[in-house]
Amino acid sequence: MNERIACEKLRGRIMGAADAAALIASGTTIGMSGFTGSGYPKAVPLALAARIEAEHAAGRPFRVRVWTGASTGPELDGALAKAGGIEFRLPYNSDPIAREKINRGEMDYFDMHLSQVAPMAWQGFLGPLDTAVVEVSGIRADGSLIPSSSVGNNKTWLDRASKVILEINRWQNPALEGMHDIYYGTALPPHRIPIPLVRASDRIGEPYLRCDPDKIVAIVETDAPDRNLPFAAPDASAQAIAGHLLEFLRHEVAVGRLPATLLPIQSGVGNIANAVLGGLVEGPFSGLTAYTEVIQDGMLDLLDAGRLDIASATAFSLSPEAALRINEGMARYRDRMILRPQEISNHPELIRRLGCIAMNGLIEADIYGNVNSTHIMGSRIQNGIGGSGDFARNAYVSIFMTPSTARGGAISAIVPQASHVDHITQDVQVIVTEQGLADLRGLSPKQRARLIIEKCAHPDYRPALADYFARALKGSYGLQSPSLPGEALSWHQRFLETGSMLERS
Ligand code: 0RQ
Repeated sequence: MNERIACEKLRGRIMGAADAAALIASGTTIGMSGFTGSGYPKAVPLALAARIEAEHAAGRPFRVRVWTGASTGPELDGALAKAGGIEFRLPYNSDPIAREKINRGEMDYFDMHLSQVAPMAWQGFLGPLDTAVVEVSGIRADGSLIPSSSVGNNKTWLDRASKVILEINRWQNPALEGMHDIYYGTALPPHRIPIPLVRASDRIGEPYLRCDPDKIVAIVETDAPDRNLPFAAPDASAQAIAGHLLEFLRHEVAVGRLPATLLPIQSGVGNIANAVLGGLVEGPFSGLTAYTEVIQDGMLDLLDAGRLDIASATAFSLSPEAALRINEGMARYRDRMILRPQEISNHPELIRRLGCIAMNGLIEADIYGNVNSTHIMGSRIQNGIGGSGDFARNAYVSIFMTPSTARGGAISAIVPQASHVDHITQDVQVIVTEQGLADLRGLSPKQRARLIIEKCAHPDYRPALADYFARALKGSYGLQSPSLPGEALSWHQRFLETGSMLERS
């Protein structure tokens, strides 16, 4: 393992995970590495969870505040949440145990735009950062760090934290070295300057993370895989959505609104996003680029098929099989992938300049195209807004996709009024379901409503939506965005009372 720690003077700080976890005090804030199941620390959080359980068993309260890049793995969020050890969490979570704690009111959660985490940490009002716990794949002789399979907010955590604990994970392929591009040119106003990135393939920083060696209090050696869930094989619904989307992209190229190589693709998380990437493998496009947040299985397929020239992101989000595939062929992929800090991968200035094609999932959309990405029935958090807002507002074209129903048809994804809004109508230009695609660009609210009901709603719900809209046109206080406030959320209420949004006859 020592070959992974080329800096002689740091070798003396190697210790076990329990000893490292003992350096973390209750009530403090920890900045952890990790982004969608990649590059998160795997030993220290587990040891910390064991320590918290022991403290609780002895009747002593022990909780910490946890900041990360985005979601992590069960050894981090799952273990710490299970131990009842997280008091506050930001900026994104998809762990089921942590989700349950948040929804039971036992954990505070600040759900934020991923591009804003680092600038907000620098602005200072998130409070001080006591400890950074960061997985890396090696330490160079000069003390600089070779990043791991995600970059996330690591640069900021290493800069801001008073002390640093590193995990050196031997599982990570040494050929990762050179893939990263860490940009150190960001600053707070009034000192901000333009970020010099004009193509997805541009490298504007350095391949290594800087870290003051005097802040490093512990180095823990690990040999553990990143953990992500496997993707489901695309079902008929996902394939239909991918089909509508490819047809739309073909049409945009044909009418000259997109170049034949498209514009840089951003693809959200989940099975549908992955199915769309699978569709692009078959489709007519090549010379593609991706400027996105995560590199998922479908991106590897596009690279292997010679369709995609470059994928720029902040992390891998791969199924276990694809993680093995990339780990084995890392040297082959390295020149066509760039991992950057998330404040750069998700930067509004860059997304707007590059003209990204944003494709994200949703929980529900209303007939005017307001999108709820986060809260089931308006109050129960699913994951968080993640990077979807960074991309949706600034994209060249902002696309949202979903099956038209959820829970076996008991819920319509198209509703009279969204029970919570993450993306306002101005940030939602295209909605796609397996039923069809609604191109909402340039349309007024009433035109949008007619199109969404006709193209996107499931036939079981279409008549009731059309009926609501017709009555709203007669009974609404104003006719710009007709609504019947007393009735608008009755579908959600019906679901909560009967378990289905379908009207019983
Ligand atoms: O619940 O698991 O309890 O059955 O919501 O739904 O169908 O698995 O959806 O994986 O495509 O995710 C919006 C959550 C969609 C995702 C969301 C229930 C459904 C299920 C999940 P169960 P599916 P997907 C950049 C982009 C925000 C972050 C983002 C997301 C669960 O896309 O988190 O975009 N987006 N990041 O049953 C009630 C409805 C429902 C519903 C689904 N209408 N009403 N429940 N569900 N629709 C990447 C990053 O930021 C990292």
